[in-house]
Amino acid sequence: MLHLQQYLTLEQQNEILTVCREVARQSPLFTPVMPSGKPFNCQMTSCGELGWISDTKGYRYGETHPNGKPWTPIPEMINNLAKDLANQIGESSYHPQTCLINYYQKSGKLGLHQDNSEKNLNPAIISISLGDDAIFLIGGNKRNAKTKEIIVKSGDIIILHGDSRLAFHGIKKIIPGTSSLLKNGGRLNLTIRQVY
Ligand code: MD3
Ligand code: FE
Repeated sequence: MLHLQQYLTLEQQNEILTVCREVARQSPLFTPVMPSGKPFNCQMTSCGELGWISDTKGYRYGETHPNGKPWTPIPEMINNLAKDLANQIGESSYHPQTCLINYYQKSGKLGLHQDNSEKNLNPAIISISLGDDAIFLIGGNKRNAKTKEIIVKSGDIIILHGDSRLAFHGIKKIIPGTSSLLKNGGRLNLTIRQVY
């Protein structure tokens, strides 16, 4: 795992925010439920050729939003940024296929999990944090391995590749009032992925 602290300028963060609002106009944030029926403690939407879905039928990537409409393309600025970052870690043929957008209100969190819905588990996952600080947890490849707490801040980038790609991870807590980027507070996280 690579944690690039304060990688994005305020101007870049605001540009990403603007394009996320455009994505959410076409593909509104929704609260998915886990296969058990329990709702997530965050809202999600996606852009790209695929989007991540969870419902009582399971976790998967699909070609349409729950509203039935296709996802909108990944905004060029995000696509270029992801390819540039992938290049820097030696993944010169990285092809972003989806960008999952998670929005956490101040009580939002995300339980410890592994990302394994992707058919190809080799390409890196690139995460962009915007808005309030959060306590991010990362452990090992087994659920019971000890976890480490990392504070993620607005403008930080995390790249998950190699050994860390199948690490258990989650969001323990949002720290309200720590950023003025989002006028209503909370935290946005974007994860760019190549699915297959
Ligand atoms: C570590 N999102 O969407 S991003 C997710 O902040 C997710 O919204 C969190 O976990 C968030 O699946 C964390 C950082 C991240 C993304 C993928 C990972 C960390 C990861 C994959 C493997 C290990
Ligand atoms: Fe994850």
